[in-house]
Amino acid sequence: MKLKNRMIALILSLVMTLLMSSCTMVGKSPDQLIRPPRPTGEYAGIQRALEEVAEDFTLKYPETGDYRSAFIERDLDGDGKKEFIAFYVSDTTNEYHINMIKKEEDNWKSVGDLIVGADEDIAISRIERVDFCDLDRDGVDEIITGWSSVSRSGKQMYIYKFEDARFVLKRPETYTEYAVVSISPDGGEDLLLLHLNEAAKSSSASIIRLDGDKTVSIGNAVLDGNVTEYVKITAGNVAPGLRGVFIDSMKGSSVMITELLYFGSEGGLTNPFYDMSNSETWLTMREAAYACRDINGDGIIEIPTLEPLRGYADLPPGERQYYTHWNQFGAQAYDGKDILTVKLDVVLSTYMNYTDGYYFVIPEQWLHNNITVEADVANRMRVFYEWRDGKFADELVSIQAVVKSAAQEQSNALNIKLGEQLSNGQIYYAALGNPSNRELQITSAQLLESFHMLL
Ligand SMILES: [Ca+2]
Ligand SMILES: [Ca+2]
Repeated sequence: MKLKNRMIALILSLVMTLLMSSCTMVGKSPDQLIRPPRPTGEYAGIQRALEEVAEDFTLKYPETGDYRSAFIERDLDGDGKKEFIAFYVSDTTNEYHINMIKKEEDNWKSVGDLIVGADEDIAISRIERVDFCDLDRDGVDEIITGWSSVSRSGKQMYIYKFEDARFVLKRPETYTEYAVVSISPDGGEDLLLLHLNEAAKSSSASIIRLDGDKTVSIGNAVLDGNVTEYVKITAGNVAPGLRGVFIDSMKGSSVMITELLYFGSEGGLTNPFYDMSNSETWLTMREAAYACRDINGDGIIEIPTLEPLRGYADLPPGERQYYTHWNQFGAQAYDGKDILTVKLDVVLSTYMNYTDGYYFVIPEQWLHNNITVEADVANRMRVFYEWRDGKFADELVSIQAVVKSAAQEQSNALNIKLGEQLSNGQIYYAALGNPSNRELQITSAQLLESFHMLL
């Protein structure tokens, strides 16, 4: 389990960077409640305003998401100026508070303070996330807050709004994961809530808005209930003009699936990959935690599927080497309104090496031939071979990752420098083979075109 989480964390940290779409990472984060130095300047005034209404408190920071500072800036009453919200725990009562601080006549002042979870008698233990979204379409953002509680399983959500010069709780919800996404027909942002009940093997999604004091669902969909963890939520284009949400989930320790949600022309939320006859999603299933991304930079999200390279199909999944096929919906599957046929079209085939931080686009002339890869993980070396008569035959390309400090000692055997990661000092070298099957020979220009760093 730990290994799985580490693997997922590593892969996700690598795949994050090239994402062209808005994307929400989900999953565990380490506790990172670092006490800050006492603020200076404007922040000192904000903290003083808080100290005027709260005694003996500890500021708390959202643990994940886009907003993780002690004081979070946002226009929350629609006056065009920034207010601040802060979360803190009273050292005497251990209750979590949310507080809003506003500038009035040049002085910062606390204008709202609520105890989180008080209405439902829930003992909050951690603040997970904070997001903002105009859920009632009145032009002003609401505050979406996600919490953990020792007294309840699952996570608790409270939606707050600053209304009539008061800070009010609009609505409690429970969730397993959530994201603010823009997929509804009006183009605005909504709240996506995911619920997973592992015991009952049920999973569902709903798209939420606020109508007065009520939350209203503008779309619901059944998801695969056999998943064990939601890993990543990516909002982006499914096809030109069609927005969707891609949900990557684990099924046990090594199988990942992607489910897709979009609004069809009839207005309903659809999960086209979900196979109702089997109550599961199998079309996007792969035996490694490779997440969706816009791999080719065309603004459309691709879903990876895996195919064992020659010679690996009979080995256990952990020992296999794969082609990774990156899939989109084909244009013929989408008529501008609805997805007509549920199918995946490969737009790119790659060899992924997340560990060493790169991928290699399989050259066209290799795709229809027997090629394979030998992985020397310890030496961070991958060698592409022709696969002939059930054996590794002629070498096609070798790629090695080397740390910069060791690069000087690198033998000249791999004489083509493919790239260098400035962030971590990785250097990538390659050498071209000289295969007897000339069709498989690629040029150094092709080699350089095919190589892409992940960081
Ligand atoms: Ca609003
Ligand atoms: Ca793409």
